[in-house]
Amino acid sequence: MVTKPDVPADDPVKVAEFEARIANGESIEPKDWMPERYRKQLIRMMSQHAHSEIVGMLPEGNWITRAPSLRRKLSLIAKVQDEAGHGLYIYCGTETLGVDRHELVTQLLNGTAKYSSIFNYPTLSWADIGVIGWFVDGAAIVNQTVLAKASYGPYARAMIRVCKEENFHKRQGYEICSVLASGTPAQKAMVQDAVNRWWWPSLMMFGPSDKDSPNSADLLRWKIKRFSNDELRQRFVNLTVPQAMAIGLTLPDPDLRSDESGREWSFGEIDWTEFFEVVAGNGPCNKDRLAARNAAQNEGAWVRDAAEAFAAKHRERVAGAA
Ligand code: FAQ
Repeated sequence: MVTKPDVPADDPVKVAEFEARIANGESIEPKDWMPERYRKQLIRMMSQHAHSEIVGMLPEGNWITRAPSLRRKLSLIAKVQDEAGHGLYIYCGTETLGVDRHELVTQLLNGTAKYSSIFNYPTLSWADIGVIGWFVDGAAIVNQTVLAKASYGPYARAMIRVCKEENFHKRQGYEICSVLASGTPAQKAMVQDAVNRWWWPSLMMFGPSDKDSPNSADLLRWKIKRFSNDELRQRFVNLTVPQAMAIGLTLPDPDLRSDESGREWSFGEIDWTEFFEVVAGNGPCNKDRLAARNAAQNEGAWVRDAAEAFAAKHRERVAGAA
């Protein structure tokens, strides 16, 4: 793994004490001393995570008006609302590191912040909503269950609640897929097509392979991450292949093979050129996603203005009464 030495060195004695706490399994809390690089890595990772939850509402939100029944509509609305809550919750967690949420949101809106590559793909059919729940929330659970043991307390605690909700989302998505997979030939074809389109981008969610992951060395040393990108990707593949088989769907990889135990699946080469293109802003929907977030920001200006005017009046009243 390569590292990025772009933050000034901290007092070595304090660093040694800090690392002893980490080695001891202690939780680091907002007011505790921490190396500047630890703080910066957390702000980077947590803000990207929060942005992902917020942008992640868009592909699914696109299907709320077209969900095929009232039951499906209600559960999709609830899911999208949950993702908004996760985003706000993680922005709060990031603020405990001394950064202003407005600064982070501005970076998202002006295109200088990253968010998960997966949300730059289009949702073409109802089956995509099932597959997002199954694959995307499924991948998020594999990643975030481990983050629930991260060394930074506010992030770890946020992940406990987030994972509980993601579990509902995954079950809901898998149920949509299983119903379609046992439906008419057209429904089965629709869900198979969605699986074919989302499989590889879902594997990319776990980030670049370990040898190309510049942040992993820091994150693993400080127990923010507990497993590498490739280890978690493998875990996701091992969990998901049997789930696909159970509902009669195939995964679009001719190189998928299990070992003798039947539990460990090797898989084909990921198209890393596609991944890096999407991360660089050139995926199928990057421009649409940023345009949608900017439109929401602009359309909400009157609400912020009204809240600000109300707060100013309240301050005046309080000052007048004093
Ligand atoms: N997309 O050195 P690494 C969800 C960037 S939430 C875009 O390996 P790291 C819920 C990375 O930032 C999904 N960029 O980085 C939901 C870095 O760039 P930088 C989000 C990516 O941090 C479900 C560079 O590449 N989950 O799905 C991606 O060690 C349904 C080098 O990478 C989280 O954020 C990517 N896929 O590992 C919502 C979980 N991968 O900053 C709605 C927390 C890497 O140096 C609907 N985050 N990059 O310029 C993590 O676990 C880690 O940050 C990783 C990346 C694993 C994502």
